[in-house]
Amino acid sequence: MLSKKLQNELNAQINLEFFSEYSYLSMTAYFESINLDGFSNFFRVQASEEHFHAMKIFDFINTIGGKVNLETINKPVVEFDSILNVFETALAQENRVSESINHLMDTAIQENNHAVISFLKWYVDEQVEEIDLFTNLIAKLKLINNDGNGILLMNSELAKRKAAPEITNTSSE
Ligand code: OFO
Repeated sequence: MLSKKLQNELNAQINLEFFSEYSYLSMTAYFESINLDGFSNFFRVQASEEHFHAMKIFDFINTIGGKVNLETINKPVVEFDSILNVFETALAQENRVSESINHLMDTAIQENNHAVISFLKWYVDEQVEEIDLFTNLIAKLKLINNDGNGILLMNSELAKRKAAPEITNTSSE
């Protein structure tokens, strides 16, 4: 059972996760445009994870008898000054998502809704991982300091990233 308030907040979270997907696709396009296919692969995989995050909430709302309401997805940033600027934009996005998840968790706790609290724990852990991931990549980029060999090495590393097995393009099942 979902209160109107929790249902609205869960729906807003679906929108934010789709916005993340859109943002990471924009970053994918940026790296495609400068021919860094490993970086582009990294963000393409990241976008597919965000799709999975959105659909996981979509399915959860339906499972507990709520109603999904899809809203307009905002336009993402499409111009970037540098590789570092892309990753800093991504980290800012992840911080925003973490705040939103924490706020949702606060609401679920206030309402004593154990099903939602249990469901959201996965997202709390996921956000810790995502912020750690982007923080580490930003530290690496700062060390590389625009050195061409360093960028190419990182490009090869990021080319190896694959979507987690549970992720498909169409569903969270
Ligand atoms: Fe959905 O974790 Fe990133 O935004």
